[in-house]
Amino acid sequence: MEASVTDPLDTERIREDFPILEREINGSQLVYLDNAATSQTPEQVIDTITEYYRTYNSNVERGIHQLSQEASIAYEDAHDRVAEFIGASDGEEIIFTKNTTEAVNLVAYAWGLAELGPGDEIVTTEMEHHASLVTWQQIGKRTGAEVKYIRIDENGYLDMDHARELITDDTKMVSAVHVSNTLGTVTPISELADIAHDHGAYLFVDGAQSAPNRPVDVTEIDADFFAFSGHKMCGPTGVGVLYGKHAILEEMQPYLYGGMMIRKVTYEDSTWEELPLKFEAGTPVISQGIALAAACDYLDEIGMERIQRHEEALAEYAYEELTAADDVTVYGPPGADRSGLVSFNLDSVHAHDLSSILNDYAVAIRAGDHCTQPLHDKLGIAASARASFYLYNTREEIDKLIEGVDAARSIFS
Ligand code: C6P
Repeated sequence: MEASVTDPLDTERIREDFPILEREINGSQLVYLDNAATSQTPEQVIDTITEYYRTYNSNVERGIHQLSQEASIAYEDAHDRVAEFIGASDGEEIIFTKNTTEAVNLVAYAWGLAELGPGDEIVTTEMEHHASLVTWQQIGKRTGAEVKYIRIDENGYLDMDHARELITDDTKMVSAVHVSNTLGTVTPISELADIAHDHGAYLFVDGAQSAPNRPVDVTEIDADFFAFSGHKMCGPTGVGVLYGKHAILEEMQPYLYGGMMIRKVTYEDSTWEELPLKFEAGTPVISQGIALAAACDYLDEIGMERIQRHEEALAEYAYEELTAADDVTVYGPPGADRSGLVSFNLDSVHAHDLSSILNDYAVAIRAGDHCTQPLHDKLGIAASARASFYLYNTREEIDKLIEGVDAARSIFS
């Protein structure tokens, strides 16, 4: 019988799919709470990669032989599968990149350099990851377009009144993170799409922290571009996705040249292949793309709504447990209204020391600025500790995190 969206996840069963979770670190079983950086990979995805290399490894779209044909079909199908996963029309709207970072750079270089100039504005938010913040900042410097930042309020929410103030007819691009990798804030993305479109601007959504853990429908959101990474959603490293609306991608010129993106070349000029090949220069990410499709199958089989509920419940529990102590500061919205991660500081202990002590307890978290330095500056801190959860994590693992935090407190007091 198929599980309903309200059925809790059977984490015990799910954990059997992830061999790495059996590992011991310093004599204790690994507690992996660094999923916002990179998630772990289930057997089903590992098997897909192994099968590719064992049975049909070949270059794509350029061989007549059997292996190349098999690889080409699997690679094309992978685009269609990813399109289905995020509600795109078809595989032509799905460009495989190396990661989210490359996806935003693709839009910034291919669209931004051609379309932006002095007097134009790019509106983004104060909680962007460097991948988009720095990219738009640099494109702004090169084109003369001004970059403006929508404020985050004291509770970690995007100030939508400020968004309405900043987005004007001069705005050509609104670029927003869907889920903040530092605050866990969920951006009201459809509202932002409406505001952007009312002023004739495009909306670029950084979905690196949303595609892995909640149902995403780019058509319903009405995003013009949407980017995410395979390695944060049970897929392999080395593959990311840029979704773009068909008509916009058609208009854009390529950003990298060579390989199967080319249709005809003379010494004088060249023409380009159809989408998505036009933006996938050189030998593409073949095994990774195929494995990403397997990750989509894996996640959909469990159910994205169930994964979202599971993660949010864990984040709420972690928030409550951490804030029960007076010397812990948690950043971002309340526990009941955030995605599955918690960034925090313990008064007496630097985040790096905390992470190091937690490692002694086999608890893996991230410490640092999480590639959001301006946001950390705004919060008045240099670094924070971050625990981030996924479908295989349990409340017991959060209890181990809290035990480690308690141990760090006593060591440093
Ligand atoms: N954040 C984290 O630990 P790449 O590295 O290209 O796959 O993803 C970049 C990226 C873009 N946007 C957001 C919101 C992200 O969280 C990330 C990656 C990791 O938070 C590594 S810094």
